[in-house]
Amino acid sequence: MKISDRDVLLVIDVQNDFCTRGALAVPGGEKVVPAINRIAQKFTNVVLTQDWHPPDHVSFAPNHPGRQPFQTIELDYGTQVLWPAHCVQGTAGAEFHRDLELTRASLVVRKGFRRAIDSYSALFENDKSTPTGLLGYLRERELKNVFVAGLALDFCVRFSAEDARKAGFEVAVIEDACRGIDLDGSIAATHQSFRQLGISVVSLEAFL
Ligand code: VGL
Ligand code: ZN
Repeated sequence: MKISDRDVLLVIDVQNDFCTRGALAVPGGEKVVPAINRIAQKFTNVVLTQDWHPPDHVSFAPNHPGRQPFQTIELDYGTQVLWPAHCVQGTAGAEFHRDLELTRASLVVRKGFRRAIDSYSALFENDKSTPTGLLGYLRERELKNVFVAGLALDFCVRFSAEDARKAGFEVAVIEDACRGIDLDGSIAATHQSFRQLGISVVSLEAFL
């Protein structure tokens, strides 16, 4: 695959808390790091996202007495999974994995910083309407094709890919540069949604 100046690599949430021994560890999360470093070299445009929550964030189970992680609650904007506290602003868990090559990134988008709204997607928060600003960036930079990698496949990668596709971009998810959580069949649901929306799933090999 030949990469053009209209292509952007969107690297989702490759942070310590999503890696082994992290607060919300995604199985094999750190395995995406060498894969992402290899493909990032091929892109002229790289954008990173960083999950970035205040300690009193609504998505944290410990902030809801009597609730356990991975249960769901109903909020104004719909169903919200309760997570272990993770990616708290300014903590080591919120930092990017130390081996992630950051030098090529032209933008870091922080998301989930509002106490009362979670944000899986890099484009819109979970209310589906509050923008992160990334959509404006992609449009102003005249980027057309969004390649997505990172963590977690079935949450932040999924919602980012879906929102980019719905906004009119060509979207490809680089499957072996992602790892998933798999909560109640969420990985299967992710693949089904990608097929329905016309989001391609590609492998690392296609870039090397
Ligand atoms: C994520 C759950 C909560 C993710 C972030 O990066 O996929 N998942 N916060
Ligand atoms: Zn989060």
